[in-house]
Amino acid sequence: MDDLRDKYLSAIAEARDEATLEALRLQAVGKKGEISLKMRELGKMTPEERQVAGPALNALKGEVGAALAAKKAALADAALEERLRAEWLDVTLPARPRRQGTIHPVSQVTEEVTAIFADMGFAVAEGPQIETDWYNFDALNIPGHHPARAEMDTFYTHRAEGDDRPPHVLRTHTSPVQIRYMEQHGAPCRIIAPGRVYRADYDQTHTPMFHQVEGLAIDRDISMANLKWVLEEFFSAYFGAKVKTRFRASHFPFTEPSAEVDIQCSFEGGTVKVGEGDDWLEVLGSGMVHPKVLEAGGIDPAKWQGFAFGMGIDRIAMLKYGIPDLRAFFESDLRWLRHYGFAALDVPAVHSGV
Ligand code: 2NM
Repeated sequence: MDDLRDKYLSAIAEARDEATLEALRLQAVGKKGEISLKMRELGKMTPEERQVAGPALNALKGEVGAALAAKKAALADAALEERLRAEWLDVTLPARPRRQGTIHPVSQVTEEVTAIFADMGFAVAEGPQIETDWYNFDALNIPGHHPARAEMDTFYTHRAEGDDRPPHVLRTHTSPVQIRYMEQHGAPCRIIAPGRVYRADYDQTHTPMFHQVEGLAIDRDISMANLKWVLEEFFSAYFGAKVKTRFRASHFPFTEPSAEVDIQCSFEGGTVKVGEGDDWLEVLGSGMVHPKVLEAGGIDPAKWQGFAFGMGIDRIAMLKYGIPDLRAFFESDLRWLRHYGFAALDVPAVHSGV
C-alpha cells in the first residue's frame, strides 16, 4: 500500500500536463486501475483482513484523488499565468495611422460658388450628363445645321443599326439643365447649374471633361444692369477683393444681346492677380436669354425676360488657387491632391476667406 502511495504521489507531482495526469488517474483509480483492482480483492478477504485493508484502500484512493485534483488545478493556474504573460497587450497605444483624403479643388470651388450665389437667392439645379440633342442644342436655338454644333466638338452616343433617331450627346454645357428647370418651374426663377460638361478637345488648356457653372435669372424686368451687379458681387466675394468687370459685345445663339465678360487683373512676373491692375482676363459668357430659348422652356417671352451666364469652374479654381496646369486636375495624382486639396472641415462660406 505504501509502495502504491509513493509511486502515484510522486508520479502526480512530476506530471507536466493534463494528459499525463489523466493517464495516471486511469492507471490508479480507473475501472481497471491498480487501486480499483485492489479494492475488488476485498471480497475475497476474511472479515478481519477486510476491516484493515478496506479503510486503508479508501484512504489511499482519497489521497490519490485529492493529489490529482490539486495537481490539475495547479496546471490550470500555470497555463493561465502563461497566457496572461504571453498575450499581454497595451490598450492605451495609439491606433494605426490612416491617411485622410482631401477635397478636390473643383469640389471646393463648386461649393464656394454655390454659397455665394445662394446668398443672392439663387437655387441650385442639376440634370443628366447624357442629353437629347433637343435639350443640348435645339432648345438653345442651335439648329441642326448651325456651326456651333460642329464647333462644340460634341461626343455622340452610339445607336443600334437601323435606329434612325438622333443620338444622345454628352452635354456640352449645363444649359440643358436650365431648359428643364424652366419647363418644370416656370417663371420667375433664379438658379445656377454647376456640373460636368464634355467636349472632344484635349490640349494644354482643354480637357474632354470639365466643369461649368451657368446662371439664369428670369423675371418681368430683369436687365443687363442686374447681370453686371450680380457678376461683380460674385467675383468680389469669390476673389475676396473688389473686382471690376468689362463687358464686350459678343455672340451666342442662346442670348441676345450677348456679352463676354472680363475681370480686372494684373500680370506681374508671370503671375496673374485678380482685382488689381489695368489688364483684363476673359472668364465668362453672358447675355439676355433669347426669346426662342424662353419659348423652348415654356416661358412666354412677351411677359418675361432674363439674363444668363456661363463660366468654367476649373478655370476660376486655377486663378484663385494659383494652379498652373489644367490637366493635373483630372490625373488623380495623390501628391497633387495632397498639395492642392482642401481639409474636409474647410467649409466654404460667403465670407469665410477660403
Ligand atoms: C454662356 C453664355 C451665355 C446660358 C444660357 C442659358 C439658358 F439656358 F438659360 F439659355 N444658360 N446659360 C449662357 C449664356 C451660357 O456660357 C458661356
